[in-house]
Amino acid sequence: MRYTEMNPDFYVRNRAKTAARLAPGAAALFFAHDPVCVNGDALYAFAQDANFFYLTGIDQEENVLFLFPDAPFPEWREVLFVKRTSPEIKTWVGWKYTPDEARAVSGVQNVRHTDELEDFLMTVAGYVGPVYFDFNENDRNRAQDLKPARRWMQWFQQRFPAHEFRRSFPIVAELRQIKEKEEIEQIKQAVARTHAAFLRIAKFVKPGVKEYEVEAEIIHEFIRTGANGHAFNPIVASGANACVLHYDLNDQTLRDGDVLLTDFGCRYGNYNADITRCLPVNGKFSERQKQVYEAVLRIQREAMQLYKPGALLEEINAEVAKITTRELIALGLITPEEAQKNPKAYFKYYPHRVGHHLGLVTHDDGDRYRPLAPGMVLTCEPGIYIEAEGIGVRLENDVVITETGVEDLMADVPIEAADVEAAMRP
Ligand SMILES: [Mn+2]
Repeated sequence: MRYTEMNPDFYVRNRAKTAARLAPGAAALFFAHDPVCVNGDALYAFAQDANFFYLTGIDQEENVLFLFPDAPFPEWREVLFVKRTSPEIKTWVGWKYTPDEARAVSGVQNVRHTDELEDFLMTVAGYVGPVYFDFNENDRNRAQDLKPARRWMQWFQQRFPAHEFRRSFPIVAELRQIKEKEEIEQIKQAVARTHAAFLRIAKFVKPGVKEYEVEAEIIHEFIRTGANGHAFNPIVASGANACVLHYDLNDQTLRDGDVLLTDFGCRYGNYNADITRCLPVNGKFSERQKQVYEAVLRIQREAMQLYKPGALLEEINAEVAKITTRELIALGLITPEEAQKNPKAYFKYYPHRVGHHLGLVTHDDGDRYRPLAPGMVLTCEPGIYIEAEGIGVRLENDVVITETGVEDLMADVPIEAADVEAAMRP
């Protein structure tokens, strides 16, 4: 692997926590992602299933984890099935985990091959109570779910139609919301590379440069430091493009006098960082740009104070909407009367929420209505978008919830307008 792997002890603990939450006598199946075809025989770059990775540390396709904590035979309690390699795979693709390597990474003692899974399930099914299957239940996902779980659940139901099925996604997603020390270390690795990429683009941005050239600088920094790559399609949005929240065409030219909004993040060891910074294309914010920028910075600082154990994201969002309304009035964008009449008047200039959980997924899985608790990692990203003036400003830092408030993982990345300008000077 390009990245430093975590200790197998982490995955042993995650499986124990998951096993403890299964119904008595139950078994659970977790699947690595399948390869996904682009066209012909070309594949999308592989990215592991988050729950499977969280439970095994195995970063390859077509592997399966079987958990059966109350199994009558100890060797059935945890079984990892890895894809059997072949001389052909060795010639064309190269390395795949051997059972010994998979054992060392995951801490699962009983490692077999996926071509034995059907036979194994037929052997154990008669002793198993409910069977848990894992589907993507992220409430923002609208794309098709290609998980092998669907195929295997159908197979299982065909063969053993009287078994009861249950959902494991909420169990693992809840565990994943509270990050362990090791996970925060990986996120810090992603943050460090994201910081370095910001400093790199700060020196690179100037009038005449294409948005995609900035994108190329970012990926250069990530790949050369052993990261997976981008956490998500990076947003490199100059001028009014910044008012399109998930703009990622990145095909325009940076113009003198515009502000450039960059929202990107590094993915390291499958953990993500997510930053937004705004830069004046010519190296110096205009008076108006600075007014808007400093308004957003004040909102971020006040919003971060609201992140603490017990707080609800919905309450934080309601409070940030009020703070943003105050700043929009000060900027002359809405009047106090308008704000009085319509408490959602801010929405025209700030049409999103202030943050999301962050981890193995950028918009991380789990219950967004759960009170904040120590170990959760979230973004804090207020913004103001004024399409009529061609300015969009968002400022985003990643924070860990502590016993008393937050640790700002991006406290060292320039954010004051003057510090951003200083970072741009050759
Ligand atoms: Mn974000």
